[in-house]
Amino acid sequence: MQYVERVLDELKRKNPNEPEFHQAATEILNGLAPVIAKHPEYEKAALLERFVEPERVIMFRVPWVDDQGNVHVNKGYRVQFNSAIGPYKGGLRFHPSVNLSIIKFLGLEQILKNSLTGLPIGGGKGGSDFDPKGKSDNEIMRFCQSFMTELYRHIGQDTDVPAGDIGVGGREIGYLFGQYKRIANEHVGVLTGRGLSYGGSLVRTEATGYGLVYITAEALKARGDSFEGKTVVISGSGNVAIYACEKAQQLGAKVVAMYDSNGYIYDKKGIKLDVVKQIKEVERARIKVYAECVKGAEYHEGCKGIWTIPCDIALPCATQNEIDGESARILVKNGVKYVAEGANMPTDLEGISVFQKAGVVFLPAKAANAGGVATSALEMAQSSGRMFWTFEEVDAKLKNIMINIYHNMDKAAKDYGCEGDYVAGANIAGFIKVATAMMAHGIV
Ligand code: NDP
Ligand code: 2IT
Repeated sequence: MQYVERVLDELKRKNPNEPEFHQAATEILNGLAPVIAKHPEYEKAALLERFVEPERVIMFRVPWVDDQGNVHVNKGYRVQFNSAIGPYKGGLRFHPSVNLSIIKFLGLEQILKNSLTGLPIGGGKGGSDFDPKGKSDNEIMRFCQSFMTELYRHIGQDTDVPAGDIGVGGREIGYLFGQYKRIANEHVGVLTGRGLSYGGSLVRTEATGYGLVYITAEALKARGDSFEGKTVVISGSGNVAIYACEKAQQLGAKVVAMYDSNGYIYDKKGIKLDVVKQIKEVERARIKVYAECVKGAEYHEGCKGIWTIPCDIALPCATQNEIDGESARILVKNGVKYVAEGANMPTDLEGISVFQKAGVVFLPAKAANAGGVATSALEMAQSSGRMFWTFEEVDAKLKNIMINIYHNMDKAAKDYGCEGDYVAGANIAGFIKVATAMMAHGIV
C-alpha cells in the first residue's frame, strides 16, 4: 500500500468517530502525494505519521455560574498540533458543535495555513462547546475567566498564542486577556486580536475578510479580470463575512446575499453593510432584521438556499461543510467562476471535486483565509518590538502576504504537475517548509 494511503488508514483506525479530522487529513494527504514521491526519506522518518499526530492535546473542565445562579459545565480544548516553525498559533472557537474532531481538523489545517503566511508560527486550535448566543455580558465574562483559569498554564507569548474564531471576537479576547494578565502577572502578546488600547494591531479585525478579497483579486488579475461589476454571494455575517463584503464592495463588486445560522437575506440592489454591521456587531441580533429595515430585501429561512442565487464569485465565510456536492452543482449551473473559502473547510470533498471538474477557480481555505492569522503574527511582531504600525502599513503587509500566497501555491501546483489545482498547491507549498523543519529537528 502507498505511504499516504497507509497513514490515512491508520489515522482513521486510531481516531474513530472524528469525521471532520478524517476529511481534512484526506484532503491534505492526497494533495501531498507528489511531494512524498520525491522524498523517500520522509517515510523512513515516519514524517507523515508524526505530522498528523498532535504534539499535545489538552482537554479540561470549564465550570461557570449563570445569572440565575445555575451551575454549568462545558468542555475546554486546546490542541497544540505542531511547533516545528514557531509557537503554536490559532484561534479559539466557542460554539455548541465544538468537539475534538472539529478542533483537530482546524488545528491540522492551521499548521499549513500558518506556514503559507511565510511567518514563524506553528499550528494550534482550541475552544469550547459553550454557546455564547443569548448569554449576558456577565455570563460571557465569567465563562471566559473560567476557561482561562485552566488554559493560562499551557500558553505563553513564545509557546502558544490563541486568538478568535467562531464565537470569539473582541469582547471575548478582552475577558480572556484580562484573566491571563491577572493570573500570570504579565502584560504580553499571549493572545492576538486584542483591543487597540491594550496591545492589539490595526487591521486585525478586518484582516481575514480583506485578505480573502485580496487573494481573490490576485486570482482575477492573473486572468485579466477584477471584482468590478461582479455579483458576489457571501455566507455568514460574522467577522470574516462582514469585512469580505466591505472590501469586495470597495473594489466595485455587488454583494447580494449573506446569512446567519437561521436564514439568508437577498438584496438584489446590493447589501447595505452599515445595516448588517449595526445588526450583527452592535445589536448582536439576527440577520432576519435586515429585511425588516431595508425595503426590497428578502429573508429566507434556512441556509442552503443561498447557493441557489446566481453569482460570479462565491465566498463561503461561515463554517465547515456549508457547500456540499449538490450546492456546488447548482452554483456551477448558475455560472459561478470563482469560489474562495473564507471559512475553514466550508466545501466538502465532493463539492471541491465538482468545482475543479467544472474549471471554477477554487481557492482553498488555508490559503484564502490566511490573512487573519498573518495579521495576528504581525500583531505578535509589534508586541515583541513594543511598537505600532499604522493602518496603511499593516494593510500593505497583509496585501503583500496574500499576493505571495497566491503565487506560491500557483507555482507549487505547476512544479508538482497539477497546474491550477490550488488545493494541492496550497498543501504542498505549506507542507514543504514544515517538513524541512521537522526533518532538521530529528525524531521529535
Ligand atoms: P463569527 O462568529 O464572527 O461568525 C460566524 C458566522 O457564521 C455567523 O454569521 C454564524 O451565524 C455563522 N455560522 C456559524 N456556524 C454556523 C452553522 N453551523 N451554520 C450556519 N451558519 C453558521 O466567526 P468568524 O467570522 O470569525 O468565522 C467564520 C469562519 O471563518 C469560521 O470557519 C472560522 O474558522 C473562519 N476563520 C476565521 C478567522 C478569523 O480571523 N476570525 C480566520 C480564518 C478563518 P450565527 O450567528 O447564527 O451562529
Ligand atoms: O482559522 C484561523 O486562522 C483563525 N481563526 C485565526 C487564528 C489566529 O491566530 O489569528
